[in-house]
Amino acid sequence: MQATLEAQIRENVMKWGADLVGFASVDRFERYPPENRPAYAQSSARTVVVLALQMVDPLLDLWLHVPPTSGAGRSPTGRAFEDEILRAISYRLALDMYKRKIEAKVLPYGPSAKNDQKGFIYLKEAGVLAGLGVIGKNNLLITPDFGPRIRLRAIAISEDLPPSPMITENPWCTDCDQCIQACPVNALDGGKYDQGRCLTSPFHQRQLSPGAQLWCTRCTCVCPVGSRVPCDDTLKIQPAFNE
Ligand code: B12
Ligand code: SF4
Ligand code: SF4
Repeated sequence: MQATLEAQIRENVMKWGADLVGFASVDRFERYPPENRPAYAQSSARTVVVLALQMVDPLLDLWLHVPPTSGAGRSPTGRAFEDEILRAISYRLALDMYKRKIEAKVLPYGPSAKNDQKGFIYLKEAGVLAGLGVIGKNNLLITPDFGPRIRLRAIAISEDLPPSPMITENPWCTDCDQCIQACPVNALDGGKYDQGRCLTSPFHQRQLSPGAQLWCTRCTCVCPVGSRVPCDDTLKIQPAFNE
C-alpha cells in the first residue's frame, strides 16, 4: 500500500535532516492579518508544513552576514547557519512537491526592509498551530523533544493534509522560572516579553569574525524541557573582531 502524502513528507524531511515536522491547515492562520497568512505568499496554499531543526551547538546559531544575504528565501539582513540548513531542506521539499504537481512555496523568513511586515508568517506560532509545541515563559516555542532549542521554517503546499493535533497543555512552565532568571536584561520579567529590553542584551551580536555574529541564547539554553546537549553559549574563546 502506498504511504499517504503526509507520511511521505514526514519521512523525506526527516531523512534530509529535519528533527521535527508538523502540519497546519491554512484556516488555523485566520487569526493573523491577511499579510501574515500563508495565502499572502501563495494563494493556492492549503497546508503549512512546519520544520524544526534542533540546535545541537550554540555555534550553529551563528548569524552570517557575508554576501549573498538575500534572494531565494534568505533574509536580507543575514541568516543563521541553522536557517541555511532548514532552507536547503525546505527547497528540497518544494522541488519534491513540484514533481508531484503540487504547488509549494517556501514561506519568507521574516520582515524585510523592502516588504516591511508583509508576506512572512510568525514561525513560533506556526509551530504551535502545527502541533510542535507551546509558547513558554521564554516567549519561544518549546517542544517536548528539544525544548526551545530549535529553529523553524515553513512551506505552504496546495494540498489538504490532516492537520497535526495541537498541544494545549503546558505542564513545564508552571513551577519553573529558569529562563526569567537567566535573562541578563530582565526581558522576561512579569510574564511578558519585552523586545526593547531583549535587544539591549550584551550577548546579542557578539562578533566572532567579520561575517559572523552570535546572538543571545540564554533563555533557550537554560530551559530544562527536552533532550539536552551541552548548551553553554558563553564561548570561552576571545572574540577577535570586537572594536
Ligand atoms: C523579529 C524576530 C526577533 C527580534 C524581535 C523578537 C520579538 N519577539 O519581537 C529579536 C531580534 C529581538 C529576536 C530575538 C530572538 N529570537 Co527571533 N525572530 C524574529 C522573527 C524574524 C519574527 C518574530 C515576530 O515578530 N513575532 C511576532 C511577535 C508578535 O511575537 P512575540 O511578541 O514574540 O510573541 C507572541 C506570540 O508568542 C503570541 N502567543 C503566545 N502564546 C500563543 C499561543 C498561540 C496558540 C498563538 C497562536 C500565539 C501565542 O503572543 C506573544 C505576544 O504577542 C522570527 C522568525 C519568524 N518569521 O517568525 C524569529 C524567531 C522567533 N526568533 C528565534 C530565536 C531563536 C530568537 C532568539 C533566541 C535569538 C537567537 N539566538 O536567534 C531571541 C529570543 C527572544 C525571545 N525570548 O523571544 C526563533 C524562535 C525559535 C523558538 N524556539 O521559538 C525564530 C522563530 C526564528 C527561527 N528561524 O526559528 N527575534
Ligand atoms: S525555562 Fe522553565 S519557565 Fe522557561 S520556558 Fe523553559 S520550562 Fe518554561
Ligand atoms: S534572547 Fe537573551 S536577552 Fe532576549 S529574552 Fe532571551 S535571554 Fe533575555
